[in-house]
Amino acid sequence: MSQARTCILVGAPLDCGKRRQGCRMGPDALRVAGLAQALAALGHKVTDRGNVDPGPPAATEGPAHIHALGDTVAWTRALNAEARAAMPAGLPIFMGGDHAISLGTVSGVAAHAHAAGRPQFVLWLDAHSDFHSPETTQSGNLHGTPLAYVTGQDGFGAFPPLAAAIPETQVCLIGLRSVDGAEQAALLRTGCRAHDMREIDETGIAAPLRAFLDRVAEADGMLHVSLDVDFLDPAIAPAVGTTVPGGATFREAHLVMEMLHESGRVTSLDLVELNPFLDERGKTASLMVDLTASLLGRRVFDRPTRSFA
Ligand code: 6HN
Ligand code: MN
Ligand code: MN
Ligand code: MN
Repeated sequence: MSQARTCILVGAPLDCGKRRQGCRMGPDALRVAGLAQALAALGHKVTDRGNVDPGPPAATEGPAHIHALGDTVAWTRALNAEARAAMPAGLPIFMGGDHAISLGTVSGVAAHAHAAGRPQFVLWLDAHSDFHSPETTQSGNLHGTPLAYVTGQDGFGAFPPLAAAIPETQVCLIGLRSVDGAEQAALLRTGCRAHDMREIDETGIAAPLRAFLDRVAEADGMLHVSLDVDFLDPAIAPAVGTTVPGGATFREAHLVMEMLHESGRVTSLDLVELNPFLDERGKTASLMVDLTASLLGRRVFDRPTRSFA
C-alpha cells in the first residue's frame, strides 16, 4: 500500500430523491458487507461516524411536481455541514442513500476546497448525467439533479446558496447511457467532459479517465468521486432502482478504481443508489465494498513491473 489514509465513513440514509424506497438501507448494507474491515485490512485508519440526521423538513416551496423538496433541502444542509466537518479530518466516504445525497456532499467538499484555495474536481460514474434542474425534471425526482446544482446551474432557488460552484471544466462524467432531452441540452451548453458507453466501447475506459486524471494532477486538484450503482452493468449490480443495460463490466469498474488509487488524487467519495431490497444475496453491496477497496489500494495481483517481456 502506498499511503495510509484516514477513512471517515458517513451514513446518509436519504431515501427521498425518488419515489421507490430502499436506499435508506444502503449504509447498513455497506457496513454488513464489511466496508470498514476491508479498508482497515489495507492498513487504513477507519472511523464510522454513524448516520447523519437531517432534522425536520425545510419550509420551502418549489414546482408542484417535485417529490419531497423540504426533506431533500434539509438533507442537503445537513450533509453539506457534515462534509465540511469531515474533510479536514480525512477522506470521507459518504454511504448513501440515493444520489440526492450529492447535493449536500459535493457542495460541502467544494466549499472546503474553496476555503483551502484548492481546485475541486468531480468524477461522476453513472448511467445518468443527473443534470436536471427542479424546473426541467419530468419525473420530479431530485436524485436526477445534483450535478446541475453543484456546478451552479439555474433553478435551484429553494436550495442553500453555494459557497463555491464547481467549474464545469473540472467535471468528468463516465458511463452515460440514459440522458433525458432537457438535461442533455443543458449539459451540452457546459464545459463538462461527458463520456457515454458508446465512446467507452470504442476507446476503452482508461483513455478518458487518464486524460481527466492528468488534468487533475496538473492543477494540483482535489478529486471527489461519485459512484452510482447503475454505472455498473445490471448483471453484476442488480440492487438499484434505475438499472440500464450496457453498463461498466467488473473489470472496467475495477480498472477505474485502480487508476484512481494510483493517481493519489481522490479526496472524497460517494457510494450511492444501493437499494439492498433489490439485491441478490448481497452481491451488489459486496461489489461496492470491493470497488472501494480497489480505490484505496487493494490489488488482485501485485505486479513487480508493468512489463512481462
Ligand atoms: N440517478 N433522468 C431520470 C430522472 O428521473 O430525472 C433518471 C435519474 C436517475 C438519477 O442516476 O441518480
Ligand atoms: Mn445518479
Ligand atoms: Mn444513475
Ligand atoms: Mn482491484
